[in-house]
Amino acid sequence: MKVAVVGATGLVGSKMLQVLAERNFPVTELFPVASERSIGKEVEFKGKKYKVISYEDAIAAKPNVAIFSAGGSTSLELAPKFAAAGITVIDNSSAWRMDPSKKLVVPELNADALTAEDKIIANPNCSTIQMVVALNPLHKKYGIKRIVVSTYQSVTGTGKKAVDQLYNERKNVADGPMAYKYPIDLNVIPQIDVFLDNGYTKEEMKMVNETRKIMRDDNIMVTATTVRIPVVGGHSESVNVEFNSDFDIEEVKKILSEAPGVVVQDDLSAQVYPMPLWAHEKDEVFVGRIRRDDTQPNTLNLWIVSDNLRKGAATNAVQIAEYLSGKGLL
Ligand code: A2P
Ligand code: 11C
Repeated sequence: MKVAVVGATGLVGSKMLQVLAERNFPVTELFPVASERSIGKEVEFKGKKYKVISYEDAIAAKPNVAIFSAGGSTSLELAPKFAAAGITVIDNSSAWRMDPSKKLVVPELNADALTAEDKIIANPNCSTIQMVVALNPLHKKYGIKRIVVSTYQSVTGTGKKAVDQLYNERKNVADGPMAYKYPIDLNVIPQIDVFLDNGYTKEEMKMVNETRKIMRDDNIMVTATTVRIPVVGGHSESVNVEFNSDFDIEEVKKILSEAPGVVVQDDLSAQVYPMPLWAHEKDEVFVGRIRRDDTQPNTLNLWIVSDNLRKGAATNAVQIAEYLSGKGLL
């Protein structure tokens, strides 16, 4: 497979290179692309250095697949150019996710809908991916009526500048560049992305709309509060979910433990539960604190953690590429 990675110098782009190498995706040629200012810079893949090239040169090289993580506006501009040249684009930005003509894919749930005609495929938002990977097997069994989710999101979701802000604050570096309006170390910021007219943030509405699209059910009610915390290893989520039918808690644990991509970490006697410290650099979604909400019928509480740069971004995108390649769709 000839593979282009657009945004190869970024936090997610470099994780994509790492995940492609780790999972031994059959890369025969690699074309790293970034903005004009990075052309000629080098990135590493499987111990070899590759020069960053322009998107024009990448299109001319006719890769089978281009995995994008270069921001929404770059994707809006460049993805159609790759697609027009017959190159399948897997895009990690929010640009195409809610476009009805584009598929929003989490392989464990809905890769089977992909065909060779899908030339731009959207990768969901990180906080949505980890939630639906854990909830979909339960949805199939009990039917989800309503989800109340609060997130505790890693600074890596914002990008390198935010990781630098956190460490600069920790090291007492004065006047370091700020990714957030406020300090993030020793703080919690109840705002991720911009506010919309309804008083929710864009991140919160992504969780509402993307969940419905991926689970193919517009009746699922979702309400979200998304929060940035001074952590780097992954996003955590407190999820309260009401089902249409009642469940047995042991059966819930069994379904989760058998669900693809899910690892149950739930041993109260040993104080074992998911944490970003353990999820960091792992590809799975970790679920724990599984317990009934006794205040209303058919309702469950869960704690869900995953590395947002991996399953929330790079790993999910590479899994889509693996699916397409395995089915001969590239
Ligand atoms: P560059 O390093 O040249 O700015 P992050 O999300 O970590 O900020 O990374 C964004 C990625 O998208 C970087 O690799 C960045 O390249 C790349 N990028 C930004 N604008 C463009 C563009 N117009 N064309 C191609 N890549 C872009
Ligand atoms: C965050 N979820 O943690 C965001 C980052 O739509 O892909 C990813 C934004 C997106 O800040």
